[in-house]
Amino acid sequence: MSEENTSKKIARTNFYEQIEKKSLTPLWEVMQNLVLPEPKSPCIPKIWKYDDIRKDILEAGDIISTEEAERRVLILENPGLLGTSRITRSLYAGMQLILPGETARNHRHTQTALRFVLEGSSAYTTVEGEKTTMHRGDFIITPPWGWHEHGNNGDQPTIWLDGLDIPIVQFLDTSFAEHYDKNVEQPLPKPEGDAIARYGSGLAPIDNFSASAASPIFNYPYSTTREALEKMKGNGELDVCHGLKMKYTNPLTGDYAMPTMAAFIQLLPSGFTGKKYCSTDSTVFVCVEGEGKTTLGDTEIHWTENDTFVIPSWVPHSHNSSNIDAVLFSFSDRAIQQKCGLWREKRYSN
Ligand code: GTQ
Repeated sequence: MSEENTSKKIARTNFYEQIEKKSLTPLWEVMQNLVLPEPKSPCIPKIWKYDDIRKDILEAGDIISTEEAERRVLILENPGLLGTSRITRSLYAGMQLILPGETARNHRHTQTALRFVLEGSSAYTTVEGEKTTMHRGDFIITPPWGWHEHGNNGDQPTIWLDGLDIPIVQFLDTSFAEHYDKNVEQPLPKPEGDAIARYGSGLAPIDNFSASAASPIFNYPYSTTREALEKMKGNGELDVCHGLKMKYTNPLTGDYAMPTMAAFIQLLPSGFTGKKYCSTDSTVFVCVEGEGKTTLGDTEIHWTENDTFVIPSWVPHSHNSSNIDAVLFSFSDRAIQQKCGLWREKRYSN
């Protein structure tokens, strides 16, 4: 190093020490890590095979009760985000188990939750005074600050995937949570099915309704969703990257069903070979039906029913189904990205 450079370096080091005491730091030393030319997520592509983790989820039922745990959940933690309870930088995901006869007490929090049911048909969730039975493939939401509890009146365990915006709420320092009176179930002023009849039948109240942050429909039953996909399949063009992909919407606004998270369902017809694609929203996928693979460069993720996998932001990937139709559920933070004018996608020509 020249004499001039050495003295420059010493002067700078001294300067940094001087300003550090005043809680000041130089931008020029960190700028390239703060303002990236394109996304570079610490989130890593990863699959959790249901066959592999199911026994661990059930074993959690032997070692802890819902009274002790409040929610008996195994968090799907991204290996690139160890110790953070995150599946992507902005999202949390976990596998929740509720055994016959159990309840998971009523509480509410500012975090928005979604449930995607993987197994069992005898559990219920109660959201803001209405109960709904959980069936495989149902997409269920809990709005921010909505009271909710779960239970299982049947004789089979029920397992679902939870998706929450916990890291977003953490980042914004806006977490509030409280319990309902201990061990008292919430009152049920509304009969089961009221929300879907009132808001999900092509009807809406003519007045006295307030469009809140989340959809007033809180269970989007898979039977309805699947029938719609089957009807649409073969009518009109398939997207070359996504096959037939639809979003779950709030019927009062046409927006996503939740304020922060977007959720999707897509059908890849048998033998579908999707084109390469990437988007800024790291996405969690669940295979609902069929099997196939998602290719990311040299990596192939092979998925079958109930497997959960994550594709990080801005990583090019393509989906392929096998010789049967495949259905994928997915969710991401696209809803909040789009509200902030941040969301981008890229389609590749090959
Ligand atoms: O079911 O209310 O996976 O509060 C994490 C936090 C589920 C729930 C989770 C929760 C819940």
